[in-house]
Amino acid sequence: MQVEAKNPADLKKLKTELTRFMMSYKFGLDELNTKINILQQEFQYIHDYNPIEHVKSRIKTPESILKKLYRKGFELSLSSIKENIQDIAGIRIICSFVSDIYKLSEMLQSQKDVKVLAVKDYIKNPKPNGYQSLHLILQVPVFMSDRMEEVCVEVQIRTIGMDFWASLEHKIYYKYNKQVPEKLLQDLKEAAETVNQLDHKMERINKEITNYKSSNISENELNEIYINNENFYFPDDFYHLVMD
Ligand code: 0O2
Repeated sequence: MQVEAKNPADLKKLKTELTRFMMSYKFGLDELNTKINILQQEFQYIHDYNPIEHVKSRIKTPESILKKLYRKGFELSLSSIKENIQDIAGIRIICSFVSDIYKLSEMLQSQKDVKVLAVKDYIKNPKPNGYQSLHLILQVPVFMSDRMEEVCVEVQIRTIGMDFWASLEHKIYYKYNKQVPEKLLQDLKEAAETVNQLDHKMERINKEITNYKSSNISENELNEIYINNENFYFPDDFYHLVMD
């Protein structure tokens, strides 16, 4: 192996370079996770509900990065990886309702320091196998000690149902070594349609509950705001300040 021929100082330099390379993706993830967290908390306080069920993030393993590079026939270099592999940093956001997916996506896309490189809407246009999800390829600036780097992050946003479907499909795909029997493929497609119908039904029910809640707000609720684990009481005069 070529690496074995290098002297310790060169090896150390190589390791530092690889560490910096992978760290930049970790920082990209951190930055987007902070943005998502702020949106989630703001949503909770302002609209009194949480649109996000949970968030998962991961960094692609070097082995998987290489496999993708070979599979797609890209040049084998760090700059080629940076340019061509856009899902080294990945975040999956699981939302309660389809409308939340689009709200969240818009809020992320409209942030000034976020550059949108691609949007793939597999909800409006599901994949032929039934896969549904909204994919965004976003680029965020990461400021380090001696430089700034633009880092790509793939954000997948979907409902609980879509996520349930995708993880089962993924398992089946690998269980059958990518040769899934036709009957199972058909069943999966029907299951995707069922997920779609359920998502729409849950959305309708949720709208009714929201309408009911907003027409039944009490005065007590108006005077109190709960932030950072503390209850803030607002005297009437404070309300006048805002209204005047
Ligand atoms: P992993 O291990 O999840 O990261 P790309 O190959 O990314 O350059 P592509 O395939 O057009 O180009 O990207 P796309 O369609 O946005 O898909 C990227 C990711 O979406 C995949 O990552 C999967 O995570 C997910 N995905 C896409 N299609 C399907 C599907 O049919 N079923 C399931 N379960 N997941 C899907 P990777 O790189 O394949 O793997």
